[in-house]
Amino acid sequence: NNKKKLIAGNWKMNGSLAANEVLLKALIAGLDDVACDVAVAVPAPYLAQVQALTAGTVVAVAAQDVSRYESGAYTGEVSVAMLKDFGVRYALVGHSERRQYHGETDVAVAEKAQRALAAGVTPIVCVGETLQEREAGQTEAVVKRQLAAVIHLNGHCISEIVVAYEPVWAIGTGRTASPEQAQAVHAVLRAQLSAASEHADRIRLLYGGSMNAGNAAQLLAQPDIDGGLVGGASLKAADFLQIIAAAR
Ligand code: G2H
Repeated sequence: NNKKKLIAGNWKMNGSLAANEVLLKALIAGLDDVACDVAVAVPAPYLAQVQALTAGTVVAVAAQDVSRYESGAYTGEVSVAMLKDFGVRYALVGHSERRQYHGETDVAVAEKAQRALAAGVTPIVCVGETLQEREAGQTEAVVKRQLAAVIHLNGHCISEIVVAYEPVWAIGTGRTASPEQAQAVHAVLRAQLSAASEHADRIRLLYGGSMNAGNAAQLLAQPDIDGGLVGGASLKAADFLQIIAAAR
């Protein structure tokens, strides 16, 4: 696996002007001989600040969500054109917290990915099963259904997406999928992508769910794990730097 890996931090609903500055300055100061792509997905109000602080560095700006609509009467939504105004390169779509707490359907997620792709913003499409689904033996069916919606709507553009596998039971819980568990699902996703696109081997498949400085290297050593989507550990510069250093 010689793809350049991607390590994306997901700050979720955390941060402040003061805290972001401290975090980013420590992160940028600690970056050395970086072998992977690096991004931080930040709350929308801080996009301008983060764009300014990361300018001229290897750290790319990501959004945590994007509207499925182009513009207009959608109170509270942020359009992909607005994201582009702030230099955004990636947008998470369909994070499990959006699916769980904001009722995002597979179709809505696919439309968001389409919106992002059309504007040249790389969607990081998140898929993953709940604990109940895993225990019922439905893991494969669930992630395939979630990814199929995106493949169906986005057709040949599919090779431009990034996919993040995030088992819901491992998110923010301190429980991590074992490298073997994660690899098994990544192999399923890779096969599904390969059937849809002849360029599937260049699609990066990230693992997310309590990835940290201690477990990153083993996860990233798996043949179909091409990076990480890192929540809690991306809020500590030292930890995030160790994960970045493990991605080579
Ligand atoms: C999963 C992940 C980042 P954490 O949501 O998206 O968060 O690493 O805190 O489990």
